[in-house]
Amino acid sequence: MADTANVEKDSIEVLPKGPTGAPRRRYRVYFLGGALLVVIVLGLALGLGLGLGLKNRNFNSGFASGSGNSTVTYNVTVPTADNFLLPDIRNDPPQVRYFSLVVSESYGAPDTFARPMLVVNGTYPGPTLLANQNDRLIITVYNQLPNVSTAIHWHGLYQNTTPFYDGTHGISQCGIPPGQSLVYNFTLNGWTGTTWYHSHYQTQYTDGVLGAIVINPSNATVDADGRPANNPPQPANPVQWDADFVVIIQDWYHTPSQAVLALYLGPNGPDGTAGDEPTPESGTINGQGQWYGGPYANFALQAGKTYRFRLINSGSLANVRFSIDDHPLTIVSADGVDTEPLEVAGVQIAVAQRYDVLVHTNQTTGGQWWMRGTVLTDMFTYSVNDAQYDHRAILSYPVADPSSSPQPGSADPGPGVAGLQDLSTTDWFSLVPAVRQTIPEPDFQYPLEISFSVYEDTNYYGYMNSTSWVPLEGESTLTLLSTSRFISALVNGPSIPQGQLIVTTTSVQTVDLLITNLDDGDHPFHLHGHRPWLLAAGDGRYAGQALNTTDTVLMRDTHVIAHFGYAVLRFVTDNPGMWAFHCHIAWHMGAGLLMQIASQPQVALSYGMPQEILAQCAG
Ligand SMILES: [Cu+2]
Repeated sequence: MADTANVEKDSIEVLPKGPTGAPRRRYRVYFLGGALLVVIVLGLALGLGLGLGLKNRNFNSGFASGSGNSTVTYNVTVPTADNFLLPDIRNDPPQVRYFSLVVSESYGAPDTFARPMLVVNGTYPGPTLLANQNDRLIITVYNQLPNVSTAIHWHGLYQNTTPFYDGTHGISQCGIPPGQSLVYNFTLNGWTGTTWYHSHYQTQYTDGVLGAIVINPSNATVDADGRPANNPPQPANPVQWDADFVVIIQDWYHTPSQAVLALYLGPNGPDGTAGDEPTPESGTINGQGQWYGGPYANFALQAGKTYRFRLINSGSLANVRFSIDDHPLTIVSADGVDTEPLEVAGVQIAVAQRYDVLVHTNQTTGGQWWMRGTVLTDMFTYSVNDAQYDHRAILSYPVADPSSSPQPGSADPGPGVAGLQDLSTTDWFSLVPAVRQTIPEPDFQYPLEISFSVYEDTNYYGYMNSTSWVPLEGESTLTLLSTSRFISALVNGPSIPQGQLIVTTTSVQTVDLLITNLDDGDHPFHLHGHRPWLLAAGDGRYAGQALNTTDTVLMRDTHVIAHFGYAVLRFVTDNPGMWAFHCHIAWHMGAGLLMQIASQPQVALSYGMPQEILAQCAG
């Protein structure tokens, strides 16, 4: 979005040098490749739509199956039911759980529109990773993409003592090259709840590289390694439920993401106006949408039960709204943090946020109800033709597989309970944590401004205090800790070694980020490795407005910073590592809206670095 009033274009001097010492022209290269790609992809989509089949089509612009001689087929499937209706493993003993995730290109039509996709294990969404608090996760990620690296991030997980397994390209690793694999091996460190994994390499997750993660609390006294268990405090009156569902809701684009990003960064934007975010065409619920007809996912329930729906917005721009006709929702968790129950009509979820809601199957008439996953248009700056944002699934009881369905197009009757409202994405103080904590006083405060502007290369970038992030290639900030020149630059406070804006604390400190958003769009900001509190938010610049430091303030890993507004985030740097702090809108991160927190870099260095990650940095 085009707000340039407060940005000095000349102050941008931080683009890192490429291998030859010349300034990178990464985005310009993307744009040219992307324009070519748009043409190819449109051709492909048309070909599929007309049922022509395409042979011998060779792509070479990043997204491509170069295999030739293959007839295009629809390969992407919806994962099996137990990826959404979770088996109850809560009483399993602590154990090592092994997962295998294969990232590959495929073709799919999740909302009925056929397009090339990037997927995990051939399904969209990818498989759900289900574990208990004291388990160890050993996850082998295979990169079967033909000519681009990948990296998988476990959103929100702390990675305490294993920051090198955070899965963030350019920060915790260099990326898994094509044809190679990486074993991510970590414990949960007291993190429980609902989250997700996704590619943190370029914009790959927008094309489908994502899936759910659910971590149950545990009563075990030892962990999978035989060490004393690390069980976070649980609510005094824990909520009860009968079964768990994962519900992944997101916006969906009909063009591969690198082409979309190139249009966004280009001088004319996707619609003729620089800085207008790309408007998605569609959406999905658990991998299925109804852009042009199409089937509905069916949630077969039993009457008289309480279900826990674990809602994840895995999208790239849009807020989404979840509701169920004639059924109120009771929110019990936000980003994995237990909350005091809050009954709502619907819940509006920003990109990367999660909510767990309880639903009681207490209706006695009907038999089928719409579950609605609506892509909200409030973030869009222009409209696109043939868009469809009304996506649904069916919730049925007491008959699991009813012969009739609720009528398509029927108006939303609401939750069936008078007076209930939605939780919006900027209702910052409506949810109260179920386990109260005293919030510590800050050790230091760092003012931060978010803005966007056109750079001298005519492209459009996002800035955090006048730096626009470009990921390192062939190295990462975590691997650079072993070089004295880099780590010696990481003194307490901000620094910009090798073009990377980093705020450092060399000991455990409490940090306030005093954030002013000069842009006309909202930004869901995510801090890796930590769960910040949001102590204040409102209109205009931050200029010393009062902070709410009572124990009713919720900590969560993704907070919305409102347009032309301010927010104060507080966190404790008790997790050594290099951690991204970035807007989770895929286009904004692609435009450079990312900085890093160095928590105790000397301690992070002492953890060492897996040899295979170093080898992958070397190429
Ligand atoms: Cu943003």
